[in-house]
Amino acid sequence: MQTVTAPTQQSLVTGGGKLQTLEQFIIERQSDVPGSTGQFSRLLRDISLAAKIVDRDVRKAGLVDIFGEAGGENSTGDTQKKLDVLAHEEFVRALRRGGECCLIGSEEHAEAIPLKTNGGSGRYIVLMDPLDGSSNVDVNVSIGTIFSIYRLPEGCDDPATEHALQPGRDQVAAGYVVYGSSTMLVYTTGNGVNGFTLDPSIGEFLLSHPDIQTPKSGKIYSINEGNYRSWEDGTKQYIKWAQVEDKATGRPLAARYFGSFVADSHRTLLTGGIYIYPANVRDPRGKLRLMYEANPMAFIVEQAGGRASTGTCPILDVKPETLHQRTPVYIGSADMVAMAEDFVAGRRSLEG
Ligand code: AFP
Repeated sequence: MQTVTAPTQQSLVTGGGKLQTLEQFIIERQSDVPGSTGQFSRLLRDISLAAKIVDRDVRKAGLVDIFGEAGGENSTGDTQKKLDVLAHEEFVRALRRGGECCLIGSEEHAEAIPLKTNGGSGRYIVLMDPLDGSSNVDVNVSIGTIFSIYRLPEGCDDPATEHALQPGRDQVAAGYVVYGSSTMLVYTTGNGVNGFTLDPSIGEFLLSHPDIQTPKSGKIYSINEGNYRSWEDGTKQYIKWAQVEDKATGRPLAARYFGSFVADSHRTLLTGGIYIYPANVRDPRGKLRLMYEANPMAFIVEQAGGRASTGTCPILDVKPETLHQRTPVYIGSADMVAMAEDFVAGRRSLEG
């Protein structure tokens, strides 16, 4: 029998290299930008602190009474789970205390929340889904937090919802935290994508996935196929095409779907593939929210060399109208998303 050597603790996280915490990484990157004041670095620190608190809550969820429904609905009519509410409160508290954020838009709150920050100097807007995929909470499937960061427009001293309605291309940074078999924080500031794994023994996010690149193509499609009958024809044909056996193009593709956008996107980002939540008869704009689900993920995926589309145009170019608006999403490996767009536009069909 072949003997397998167990990896050392250090090589698990760093590949044998030097350990770098998220905080050290942020400070190092800050000094690359001449004249930066440290506000943005402190904002990221506040977000990572809230993520650690939510992680702690998620890990305890089976032991204390935070499974189950909170008894209300969120801004988009979904049933709120207790952990949804808790995560929202933890992020708001951390951002309020930190003082760098002046306005929060959350899936769990109808209007954006202006913050009276310490001395009123905070100039950043944070839009977030504090706990994405929460219908998976009670059955122990990976869930996540997604965030998107913008600057308050120059000259504006009274932040309100309308100031949050900026196109995805104007994001200063975006990221997500996946609470899975390990907890990871992945973010971009428009200069590549880096991933950090939480080491629970020291309570620090450590750089584990530097400069993430998403493969140009992959072997997995991810979509809720139960909705098949309500999709428009192009998406139906693309999925049928993905199922056809063809050695030359690596088909049939495999299907994987958690029903947790962060978890499905994280897999797609690392291994390649395509995630789709299309328009359907019930939701003509799809289900996912533009401002705090699709835009941040699109920014990350584009930065990693992938592609993010509504099916007809880049997600990042959509002009926002409301805080909670929905958008169809086709996201992942560049070649696969381009192919799906061809099907949606009718440039390709099952026949050729
Ligand atoms: P919940 O937060 O209500 O679980 O919604 C999750 C979500 O917004 C996204 O994370 C999933 O990809 C998508 O909905 C799943 O939706 P379906 O259940 O319609 O497939």
